[in-house]
Amino acid sequence: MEKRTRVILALDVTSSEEAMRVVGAAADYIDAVKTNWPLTLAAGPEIITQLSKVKPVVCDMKIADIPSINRLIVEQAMARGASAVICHGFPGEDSVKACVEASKGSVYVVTEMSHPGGKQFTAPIADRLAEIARVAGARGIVAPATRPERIAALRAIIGDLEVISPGVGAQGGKASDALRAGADYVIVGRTIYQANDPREAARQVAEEARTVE
Ligand code: OMP
Repeated sequence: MEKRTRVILALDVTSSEEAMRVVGAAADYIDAVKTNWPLTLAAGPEIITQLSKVKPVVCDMKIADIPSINRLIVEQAMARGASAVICHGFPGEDSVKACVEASKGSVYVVTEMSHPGGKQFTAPIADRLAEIARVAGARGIVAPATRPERIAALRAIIGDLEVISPGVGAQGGKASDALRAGADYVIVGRTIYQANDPREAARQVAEEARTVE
């Protein structure tokens, strides 16, 4: 995916019509689309293929199983046109490696989660999760825009792997803070797809992102 606007649209809408409407409106101001369970369950996995014709798709199933099952999930996502997948790191290095192999390296590993509960279990082990991402050969990590100081700390562990960062807008984080702390991309959902004018909302996030080197 080309690093242009540095915005990834989290498309957590629940119909294919709405998904295609929002992505069409925001297309000029996003680099990729992230699909999660709500849209996949509502619209069926073929929505991944449909969206992949418009923008690269990061398929976020937050994969967290044993290696053989992780491999099967990733193969299905890639076969439908996903450019990358998101997995959890807590099932262990072998489970992450299975995702890395099946996606040819296009995996982001969740570290510290962005919501308040993310502090409970993910924060204390986030550094180790980032280390697993690095050792397993992942493309990058997911790190919280709600705690930019944690992006900077995790960035120090992973070197030049990519950081994609959710928690902007509806969860209280600021795109420019996350990017300044070391994120490569921000992930933005409700702020764009719930806006009266998703194109304008996406434009504003992209404009803010542009202010950061
Ligand atoms: P908004 O809060 O509506 O912008 O959506 C955030 C998106 O990022 C959702 O699709 C979440 O599943 C995802 N996300 C988080 O919010 N926090 C995390 O720690 C990790 C993710 C993720 O892996 O994408």
